[in-house]
Amino acid sequence: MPESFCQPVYVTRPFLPPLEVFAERLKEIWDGRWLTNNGPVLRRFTQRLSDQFATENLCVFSNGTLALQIALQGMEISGEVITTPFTFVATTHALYWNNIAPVFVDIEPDYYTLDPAKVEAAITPRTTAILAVHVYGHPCQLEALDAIARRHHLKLIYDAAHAFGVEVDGRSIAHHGDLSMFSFHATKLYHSIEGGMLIFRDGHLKKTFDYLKNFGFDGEVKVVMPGTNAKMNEFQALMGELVLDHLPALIEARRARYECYRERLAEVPGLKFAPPLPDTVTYNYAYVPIEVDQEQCGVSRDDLYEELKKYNVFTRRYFYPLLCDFACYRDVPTNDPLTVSRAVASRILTLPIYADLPLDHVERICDLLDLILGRAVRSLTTE
Ligand code: T4K
Repeated sequence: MPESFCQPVYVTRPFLPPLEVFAERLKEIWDGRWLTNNGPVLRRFTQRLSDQFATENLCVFSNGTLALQIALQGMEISGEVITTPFTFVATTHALYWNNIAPVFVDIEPDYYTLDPAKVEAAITPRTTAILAVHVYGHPCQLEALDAIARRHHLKLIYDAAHAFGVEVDGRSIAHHGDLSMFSFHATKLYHSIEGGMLIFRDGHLKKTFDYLKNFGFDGEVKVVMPGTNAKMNEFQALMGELVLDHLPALIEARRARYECYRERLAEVPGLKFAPPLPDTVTYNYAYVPIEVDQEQCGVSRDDLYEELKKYNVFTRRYFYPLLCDFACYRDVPTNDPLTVSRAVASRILTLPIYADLPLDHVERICDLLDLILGRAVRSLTTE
């Protein structure tokens, strides 16, 4: 009989570098007494990211939400933007904070990213951009969205909060569209405690983004635009540098856990994984989303979520409710019935995954799923 975990197993846990290493490197910050405002550690960290992504068109921010808000502001996006309701609420909040009207359209059922046909159908004379999300690190339909954006002269912006480390055809996914935003939040596979990054095609935007994240200051006494404060501090930058050293190992460890879930749960009726990604994609194993079909499982997604808690397993229902069902966005008009989004949001459950989650914990979580879904009982009675 599977037992309850003694300690809570959360959907994720941040990776931390060895404490001695962090403490040793803190000396540099102590000695310099430079804590924030484009300090030396941030400058070095930014250069390292620029080298890694092979671009100077890159800016680092205090978090991903402000990075996205600044992106929309700096690109002067206005009117209507077509986006997905199946994402973290920050995606649409960034539009709201820029006085932009979100237009929600449906996702496709395999990888849960924007359905290009639905995007095209929602374009109006007020549409200025598409804000698509590589949800769970699954790449959007890049070519189809690119073709639509070109055909209709729209900006194509990617919320790539989940997609650090994802590559397509051997190149970072950051190089698609006009701009991509990455989140370095503690819950992400790669993090700097809190943090965010923009990578963009038009190099002229860099200066604007740098102004916007620092109150609009150009020097000491000149303010060139009404900016905000979205600066990354030195402690965040140091964490970012140290975690970057471990990135390949972190992704590899996640791969093993992800595949263990897939192998163990592949044959469970009523549990559905996304189809394997195309060979052209190098995935980052950011999340383990499964869909729970109540009819086949005999247990609803919500009951499964609650039952697992009793065994100290804290899964999450990312992304439920849909954004269009939150009070602040309920009145946003939409012509799209959002059929797929609604179905997926009612069935989705994200299972625990992080690099140092013991593999036997993954096995035990699968045992618990068997137990709750009645499979353990059934296999005992058939023996
Ligand atoms: N766009 C998308 C598509 C996003 O997913 C996000 C953020 C953004 C934009 C905005 O980027 P940021 O501004 O955040 O950079 C979490 C994260 O706070 C959020 O960053 C993330 N998406 C979202 C999907 O998940 P919560 O409210 O679910 O996190 P929380 O605090 O419940 O943490 C989840 C679990 O992680 C906890 O149960 C335990 C564990 N945990 C968490 C923290 C913070 C730890 O073990 N240690 C920790 O320090 O939003």
